[in-house]
Amino acid sequence: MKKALITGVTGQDGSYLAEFLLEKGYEVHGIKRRASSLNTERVDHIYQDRHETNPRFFLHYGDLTDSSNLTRIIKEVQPDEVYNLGAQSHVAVSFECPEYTADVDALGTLRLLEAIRFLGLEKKTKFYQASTSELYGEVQEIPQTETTPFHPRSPYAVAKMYAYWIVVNYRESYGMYACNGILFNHESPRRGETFVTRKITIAIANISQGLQSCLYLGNMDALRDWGHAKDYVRMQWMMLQQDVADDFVIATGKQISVREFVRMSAAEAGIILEFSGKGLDEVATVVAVEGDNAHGVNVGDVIVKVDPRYFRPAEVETLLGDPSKAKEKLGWTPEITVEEMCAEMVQHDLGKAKQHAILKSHGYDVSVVKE
Ligand code: NDP
Ligand code: GDR
Repeated sequence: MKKALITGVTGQDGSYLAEFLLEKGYEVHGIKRRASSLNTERVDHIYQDRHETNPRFFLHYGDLTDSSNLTRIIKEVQPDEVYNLGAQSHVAVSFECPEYTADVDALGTLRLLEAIRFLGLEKKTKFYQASTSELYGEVQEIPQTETTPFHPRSPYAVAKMYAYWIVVNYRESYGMYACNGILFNHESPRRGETFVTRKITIAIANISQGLQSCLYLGNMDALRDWGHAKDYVRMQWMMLQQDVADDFVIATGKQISVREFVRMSAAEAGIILEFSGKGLDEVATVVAVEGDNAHGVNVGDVIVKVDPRYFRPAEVETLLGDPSKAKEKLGWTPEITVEEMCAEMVQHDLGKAKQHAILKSHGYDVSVVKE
């Protein structure tokens, strides 16, 4: 039975990857952080009590800032594959916490590679690094491929750039099987609530049920190549099943703006929007309400506004990936479109909003995410 170790197992990708590997018959070990409140919600459904017969899913306390902890876990587990998905993954937050982001995202990757080498596992353990389209930043070429030059635009992207090159370096220096997956944005109903897609789908669901009046966003012109996390974790595994380690762009090859994602999400909930105004004065107004989902809004309501608090000191305006290499060499193509993904996310969040609305109508206090 193959053994995999996943850092960031409690995150969006980690949870889908753990499910995927368990289905493939792996023994899966994940690293979770100690937190004052529970942070395992995304993997609770696959958690196995150690007293069950033949458990195959194990969680270990750990942190990417703690070398001895990482070395001990790798020594105990002796993994065939390590997936380094753990990170301070929020670009805007990285401007607030640049040093911590560098410690976790850049040095954390080095600590894992060094632990593998120190333990003499460099010929046994394959290594996957969660690299990112943020490396392209100020884009030099459209669409972006594996050979497009990097120009990172945030402390997050700069940290991930170190991680990218240290992976290449350990591959070249020590013959390690180590790969970078240069993944473009990917989302799902498990996406963190402060990334823009999920912030939008939660807000639209809440607004449709009368739980929230307005969604405040930053740069709505930003263009992203959005795919579904389920498609992307399949590719993470495929990258480690080759004869020779290599780096791959994972993307859909299609981009839309944040504004278009708002329009699409609202339409899924039965709210037809018209955008007007420019820059800080841009708003979205309800021009029609369809079906019986959106009883919380009326024609004429302004439900989206711009808040400059969400602008970034340096922005990545446009990202569009060319996944030809992944298609040709690995036979990978994404199966879920951005429209299908958006619909899934809105329907998921509508379900939750409806539950909240029922509780509220019975006098219970419900808090809703607005950031
Ligand atoms: P999430 O933010 O959902 O998950 C990040 C995970 O990392 C969580 O499990 C988190 O733990 C864990 N983590 C954070 N800090 C530490 C630390 N100091 N030590 C150990 N673990 C830590 O990210 P995604 O699942 O969306 O992304 C997975 C990876 O892929 C990340 O590295 C991200 O940067 C990268 N990436 C993501 C893309 C995307 O569009 N989703 C695109 C390209 C790259 P906790 O749950 O306790 O917070
Ligand atoms: P990104 O994702 O920065 O691309 O990083 P995010 O969803 O945060 O932003 C996408 C774009 O939307 C614009 N935007 C807003 N973003 C947020 N979060 N909140 C807002 O209110 C808002 N308004 C507009 C942003 O400015 C940006 O242009 C994600 C993360 O998962 C990274 O870890 C990963 O590496 C990259 O995707 C690829």
